[in-house]
Amino acid sequence: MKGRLSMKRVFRCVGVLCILTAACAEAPPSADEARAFLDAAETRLLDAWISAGRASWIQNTYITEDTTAQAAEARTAVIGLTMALAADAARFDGVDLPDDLRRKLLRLKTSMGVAAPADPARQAELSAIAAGMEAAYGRGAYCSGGGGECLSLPQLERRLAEVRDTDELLDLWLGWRAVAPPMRDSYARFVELANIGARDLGFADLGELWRAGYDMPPDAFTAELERLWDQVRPLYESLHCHVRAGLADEYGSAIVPPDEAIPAHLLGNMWSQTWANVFDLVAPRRTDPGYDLTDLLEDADVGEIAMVRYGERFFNSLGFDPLPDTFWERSLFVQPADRDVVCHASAWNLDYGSDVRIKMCLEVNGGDFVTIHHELGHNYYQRAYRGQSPLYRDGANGGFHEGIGDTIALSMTPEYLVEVGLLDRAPPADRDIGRLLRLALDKVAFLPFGLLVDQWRWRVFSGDIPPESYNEGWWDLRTAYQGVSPPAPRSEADFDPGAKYHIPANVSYTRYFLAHILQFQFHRALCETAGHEGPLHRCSIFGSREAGRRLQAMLEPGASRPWPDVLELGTGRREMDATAILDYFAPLQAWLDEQNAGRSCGWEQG
Ligand code: X8Z
Ligand code: ZN
Repeated sequence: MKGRLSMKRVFRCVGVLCILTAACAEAPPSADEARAFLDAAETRLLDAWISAGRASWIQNTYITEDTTAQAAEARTAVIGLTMALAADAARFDGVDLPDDLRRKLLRLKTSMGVAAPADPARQAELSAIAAGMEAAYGRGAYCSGGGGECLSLPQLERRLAEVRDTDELLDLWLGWRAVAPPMRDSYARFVELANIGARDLGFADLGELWRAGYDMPPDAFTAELERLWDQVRPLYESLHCHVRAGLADEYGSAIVPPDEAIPAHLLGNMWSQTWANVFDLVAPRRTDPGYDLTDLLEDADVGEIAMVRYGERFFNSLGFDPLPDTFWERSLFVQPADRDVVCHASAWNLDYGSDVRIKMCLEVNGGDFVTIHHELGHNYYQRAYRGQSPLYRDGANGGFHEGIGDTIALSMTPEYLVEVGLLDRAPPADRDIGRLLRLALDKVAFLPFGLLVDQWRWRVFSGDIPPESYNEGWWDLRTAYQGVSPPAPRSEADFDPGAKYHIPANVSYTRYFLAHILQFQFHRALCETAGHEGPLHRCSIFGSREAGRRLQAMLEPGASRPWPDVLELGTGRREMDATAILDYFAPLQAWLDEQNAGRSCGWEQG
């Protein structure tokens, strides 16, 4: 479409005739016109984003038919405006423009993470589907037995983390997945509509639109992901091998067969995406890290809001301003008892300025303590780039946005916990393997999941995985990348991808894979700046103003420059690079190699 529009313009003005005809009045627009167009577009978009953000906040924190309808309406307004502006902007295709304007024109097209057909009725249909799927997921619950007692997702997750009885685990695992099949047809229609919109914008499909947000040709980006995955795969496979052996000891080889993928309900997480909840099953006694963060929080009687204060204090120590009063007044920190909310944690910037908030169903445990830092990372990023023009108020790429808070959380070393009064004494260095193992169960275990969610979606968007193979395609990827298997027969009556928030909510997922690589790169660079010497897993940048300044320099540009420029500001390097995560876990890799000696590792990739 892009090419066709620019060709038309060229043909119209070829030759002497052009000087004499009315077409001359339509001579190619100038860069000044493009600038004026974009200034006006940004003003209108900002208004629409703010309205839609408010409606979405209300819906997310109070799910009803009415709030869902209003959120859909506001979303339709953004979609309608963006698609109209993008169509109008096609007149600048083929015009020689400064990089900044060209960049903004591309961002205009990719800003929504979705696209829609030009027809307003179909735009409204797409918005209603999107808001409806988000509401259905948020309201989801598993009501087992006849007692009428229902478990919300946070309750199901908590049980799944603690229970070791395989029948109950399977029941919980299957119970949550019942939320998804009703969304299956809606999702297929959503894909159909969004693809039409993406094609109207000049992309092959919605997946290509997503990949266009990475400052490189979409195919080159795909290759970049494979390169990074190849770097970390040996570490993942070592961890997988060790964890499978531990689970086989616990449950027996009839349930966890050697040489095969691990049944997905045994890994302590609803999506088997992080495995720290089975730490006790896979850690030999001598690898006890010496403390457990959940216990420390409970012992110190740290409540939910106090957990957030720890996060704020960390950012303060780097030189960032305290959070505004409105953050404390307007955020949703805990699950309300009286209404449905979307519990999946998120960070918001309601006015694209200082009105930052988080929405979480916080519980006092180590996992949520890390998630708080994750969410605050988003909020501090949003504040840092608020001076940019609206189309640049975003991360350098999605991975940056997701990686900032996690970078801070990597600094929660035992010494840090002592400094803030949560731990009496740091355990001796020979306990580090336990800490590294527990962290790897989150960070390394996550990598293939972080990658495969969009591998599935990109194939769905391209038609490679059609609706009649949604579930099969999902499990093929789960098995190939993660080495996990469905614990019960699955069919196309199921819709297991839909039981993961980011599918019904249409949030791209590659950002998390990248964040898990980038956060170690950021950590390594900031530790250098803070003057740290010694192993990376012993570094905390808490209190380092120098590290804070470097971080601020990386956050401030937002999306105004290509991410390699921004990465260079933060780390001195222009490439994403997995050597930092490998360095960080090098002692663990050596330990895993010892543990796995004599074991047969790997699984049938399908
Ligand atoms: O969705 C999130 C954050 C909000 S942006 C809590 N994460 C992914 C997930 O939960 O699946 C963080 C890590 C991966
Ligand atoms: Zn996030």
